[in-house]
Amino acid sequence: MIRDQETLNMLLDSVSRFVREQLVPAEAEVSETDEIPPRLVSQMRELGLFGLAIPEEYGGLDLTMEEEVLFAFEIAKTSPAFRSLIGTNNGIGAQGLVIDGTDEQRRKYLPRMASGEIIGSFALTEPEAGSDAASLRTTAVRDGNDYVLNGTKRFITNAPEASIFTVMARTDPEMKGGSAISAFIVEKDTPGLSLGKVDKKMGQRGAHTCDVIFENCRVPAENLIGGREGIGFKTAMKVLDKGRLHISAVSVGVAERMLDDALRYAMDRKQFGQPIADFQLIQAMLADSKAEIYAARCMVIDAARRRDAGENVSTQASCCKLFATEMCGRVADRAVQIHGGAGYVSDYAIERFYRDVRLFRIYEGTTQIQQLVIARNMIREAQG
Ligand code: COS
Repeated sequence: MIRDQETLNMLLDSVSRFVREQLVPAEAEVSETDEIPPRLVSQMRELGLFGLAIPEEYGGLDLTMEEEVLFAFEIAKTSPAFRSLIGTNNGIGAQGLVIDGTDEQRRKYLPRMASGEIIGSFALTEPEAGSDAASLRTTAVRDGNDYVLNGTKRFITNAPEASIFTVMARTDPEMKGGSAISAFIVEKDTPGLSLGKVDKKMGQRGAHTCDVIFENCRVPAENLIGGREGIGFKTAMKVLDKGRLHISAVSVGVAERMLDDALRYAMDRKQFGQPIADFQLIQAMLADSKAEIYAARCMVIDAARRRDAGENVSTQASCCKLFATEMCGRVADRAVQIHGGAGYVSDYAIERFYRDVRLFRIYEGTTQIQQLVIARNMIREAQG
């Protein structure tokens, strides 16, 4: 759903200009320094990018899902690290509160997240609980007016930058499965919370992940999201439904950028006396990529519209994540192939993008988890 086309166009135009004029020229620097320059972070704040998906009453722009994916198509036309910085505030780091938080919890944290004053982060994954998220072991034991958290979270995006964490922990350590899991807001400075060393990743330099460790970390009971125990796993799944759509849109945007780079290169590069773009085998790679990007774009917009209409889009979000991220991987591979030897050296952006986009098929649920969700939902529906 698009609420006001004119306002949205203004936002998309300014984001597109920001990407072209500020972010693309800074890509190499971010890759070398592993840091987004503070001046760009300030500009992101000024543009309101930290609060896109946060409700207006808490200072955000409250974009609908359709508007958000259109935004993601644009912001993704540059290094994914830029999107990653604002991604958790709009997505998994804030949506637990937006979807299931109490009014007080929302009032306390969302305005500062919307303004970009604080960064939120989502702590679900653990060393022994990745795809099998419901088996997580971090415990939260009630003690008076507090919960005492113990456990380790792994690969937590934006943890080094975060001021608050949405943490999924087991409030009934004896009970297995998702129904014993609760979600908490934990502030960075809470005694007993510490961070591991920043992970050395394959790509997405400038975006950081690390362990978040809880050792007898006392969290006030008022920080239990929604004020109820046992709903945290469902909160996490609902957050991921939305996150998966967002990552699908990002995959489309990055794929468009990579294809654009490949097309320019193919039109410029001459072999056998002519631009390689004139060769049909190169054209096949360009055309397959174009068609697949178009398919993914249409899927993402359709699923976003359905979500805006109030439909349960768990299946569609997984279909999009599965198709769009795998498509993005294929486009990255073809784009390197079109660049030839030049695609394997870091003088061209494609070498970096090839590594950056590998993550899309893994985080917020691997391709295999998306297959599992889709098929399970199909079987459930067929069983009535
Ligand atoms: N929305 C709301 N509720 C949901 C839901 C969704 N999208 N998906 C599942 N649930 C509910 C189920 O209805 C079920 O509720 P009941 O106990 O009332 O029946 C409960 O949550 C448990 O669901 P399920 O039985 O499907 O859980 P499983 O442990 O079998 O598996 C998967 C769930 C595998 C889908 C889940 O663990 C998953 O998504 N794993 C990947 C984790 C991930 O994406 N990690 C990335 C980390 S964040 S970067």
